[in-house]
Amino acid sequence: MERTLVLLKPDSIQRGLMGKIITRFEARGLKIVGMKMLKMGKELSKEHYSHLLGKPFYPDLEKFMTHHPIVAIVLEGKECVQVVRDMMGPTNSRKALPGTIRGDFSMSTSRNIIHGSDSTETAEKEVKRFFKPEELHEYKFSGSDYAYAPDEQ
Ligand code: IDP
Ligand code: MG
Repeated sequence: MERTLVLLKPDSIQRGLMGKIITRFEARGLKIVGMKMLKMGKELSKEHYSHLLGKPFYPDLEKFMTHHPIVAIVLEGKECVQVVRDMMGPTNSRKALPGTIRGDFSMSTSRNIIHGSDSTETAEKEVKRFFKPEELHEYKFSGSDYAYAPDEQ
């Protein structure tokens, strides 16, 4: 089953939105297979945001992401990488539709509440970047029995 990495960024924690966001994933029928609070180091930030290292906003992004705790979550479900991206909305929260996480909780491009892997290849790398194998849990989740038909592809 497909997995994706979500990070609840410092603004979601500081603004008391963690529970509201996690509730959305649970309500959608996604299975949480890993979850922890951590502080991102500068090296981890540089690796995670390597595609943005040369951008003028990178120093602010690194400072923001490394000065406060974040919550890392691994979600599992059919096509969950795209499902979660759709639930998040686009990077610029002001362009995000109501009903999306960014569209409901943010007005910003940089303080945009949440990270989600952008492809299945990225997701595999990002899950490994943030979680050791023993921090990911295989367990029977009865929600999955009702989220999909037994033979659903
Ligand atoms: P994504 O989070 O929607 O996948 P990315 O392009 O991967 O967007 O950028 C990662 C993060 O870098 C964004 O979520 C945001 O916090 C920050 N960021 C991206 N573009 C900008 C920008 O133009 N100005 C300020 N911050 C930005
Ligand atoms: Mg991204």
